[in-house]
Amino acid sequence: MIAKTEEDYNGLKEIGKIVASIRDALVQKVKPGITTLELDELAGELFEKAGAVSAPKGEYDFPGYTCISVNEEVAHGIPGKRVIQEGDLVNIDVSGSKNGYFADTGISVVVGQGEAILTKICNVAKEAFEAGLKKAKPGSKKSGIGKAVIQTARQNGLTVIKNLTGHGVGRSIHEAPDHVYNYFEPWDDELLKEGMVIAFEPFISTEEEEVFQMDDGWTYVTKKSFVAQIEHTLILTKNGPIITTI
Ligand code: M3C
Ligand code: CO
Ligand code: CO
Repeated sequence: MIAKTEEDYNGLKEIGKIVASIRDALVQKVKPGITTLELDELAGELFEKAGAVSAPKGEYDFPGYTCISVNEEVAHGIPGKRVIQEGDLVNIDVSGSKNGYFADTGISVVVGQGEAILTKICNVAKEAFEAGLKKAKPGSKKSGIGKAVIQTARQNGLTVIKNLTGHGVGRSIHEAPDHVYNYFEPWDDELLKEGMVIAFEPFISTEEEEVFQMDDGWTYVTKKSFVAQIEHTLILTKNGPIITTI
């Protein structure tokens, strides 16, 4: 969407704060021994308390309030019996709506002491996010964001997942612009606009550049790589992006 009115800005900020607080509550609870279902149940209670609705459930009938992806799972992981272990790489992606406004956020974390490469991809995802954020200006080409993401990944000896992208958000969970690429896409000549609302989500990978969908019809996995994501919802303005999900 293009945010125009004060009502738009307030509605986007309200749901942004809600999904951010649910994300942070789940990150606090990610400890060895807890199941991904237990984490998701907490998210369900927090959505209810906030008078908000989970986007995966409400929009896509996803079997969970949040997407929780562990190790080889990259995104759209279904909460269930899986028990979190020390050293796991866990991605928590929380998206939802309230009063017709949507927000989307996610983060990858390492549980306790993990392998150094896992911490590295989480940090590079943050660095790539910061680099892309600087290019998220009305009037600039959308492709500048992806260019900054892949440059950051390559400088660190890493790459990106090319078939998962950011997207427009605001009045629904996935809307125009359909793709905010995480690599330089020269055919993408779309310009960013004042008030444009996007979910920017770099996926930084150790090796592979593609994810595959599992037979459950949801979970995206890699064969042999680890992937870290960070995602925030942004409103683009001439004075710089407003991150609604901080
Ligand atoms: N929030 C998710 C979508 C959840 S709906 C099942 C997203 O938009 O960030 C991703 N899209 C693709 C991978 S993660
Ligand atoms: Co998301
Ligand atoms: Co998203």
